[in-house]
Amino acid sequence: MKKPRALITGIAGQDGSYLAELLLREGFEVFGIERRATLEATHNFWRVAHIQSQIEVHAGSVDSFPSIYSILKKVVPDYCFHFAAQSFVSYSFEDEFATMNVNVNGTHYLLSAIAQVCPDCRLYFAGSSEMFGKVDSSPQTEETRFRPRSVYGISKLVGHELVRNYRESNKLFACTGILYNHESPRRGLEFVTRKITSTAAQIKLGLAHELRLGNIDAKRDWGFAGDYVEAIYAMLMQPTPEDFVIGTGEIHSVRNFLEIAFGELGLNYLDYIIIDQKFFRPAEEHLLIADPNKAKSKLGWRPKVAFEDLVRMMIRADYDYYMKKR
Ligand code: G4F
Repeated sequence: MKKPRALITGIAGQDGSYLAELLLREGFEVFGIERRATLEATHNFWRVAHIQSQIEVHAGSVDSFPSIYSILKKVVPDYCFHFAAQSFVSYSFEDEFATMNVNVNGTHYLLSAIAQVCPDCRLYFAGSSEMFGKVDSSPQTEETRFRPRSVYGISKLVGHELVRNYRESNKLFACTGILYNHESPRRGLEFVTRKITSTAAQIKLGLAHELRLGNIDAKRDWGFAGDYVEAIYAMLMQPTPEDFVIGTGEIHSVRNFLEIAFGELGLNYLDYIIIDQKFFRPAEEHLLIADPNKAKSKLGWRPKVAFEDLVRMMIRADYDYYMKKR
């Protein structure tokens, strides 16, 4: 029997790599799109190096319609998971236009190309809790009003509206996962959780001496990325396309994260932390916390890894990594 084909944009990223593993376990043929620059430097491929022989990665860019169109023509996927984006919120304050360009056009090009080339292909779009922005109620559900407070949030909201429009007007099976922060040892070093665990591990090993952060009283709903790709997969296996909020429903501060991460190594974060105005963001007073009840009841999804275990998993992985590298 022919295996189902899945195409993942941003396959070498955190979510792309966990999802690729899951799809291989489920018997899919897995294809990816990555920018040529990513493919050229082998270190960019570390998250999928262990499954590289089982996946087929095409060089391409989601901000080029011809590039997406020709890859879709070659692969003709049954499922497409769209993760490729400018996903660092801080950067969206520095370069609003690049963020809008890749996040909005990339999604639009993909939707349009799927509608033309393979209209039966099911599409997942990586939305974000940042779409909610300045919320007037917490926790947030699929019905909560969107009031994004960053260009990143706006770009994701436009993508979400494009997905809804193609679902309703073009009858595509397309849905948005409104995901809250999800972390893992594969998280990029620029995000606060991995910045903390990688620096704490280096401090413990004498490779670093301080950690510079912005607002450590900021709170987030943090879960494990490996759990979240299970929800993403389940969304596309539903009989009808629907959007889902995915998060734990619990919030913790950056300070909580620091305490556990440094504590795990027998250190006190207060001895190393330097608060640096450079890492503060404008407009961050809102409380983003998920109400994942729809995902629980319709997808049967629940986060499995608790917050403390996630922090420990990340700090252990970074400690082992820098220990070997030393
Ligand atoms: O780790 P962060 O950069 O993640 P953020 O901005 O919440 O965005 C992540 O989650 C979103 C929701 O899923 C995604 F849409 C998005 O693509 C990305 O994956 O920052 C987390 C918190 C913020 O409140 C920030 O102000 O940590 C605070 N923070 C304090 N000091 C810092 C720092 N964040 C970073 N990156 N670096 C700091 O030095």
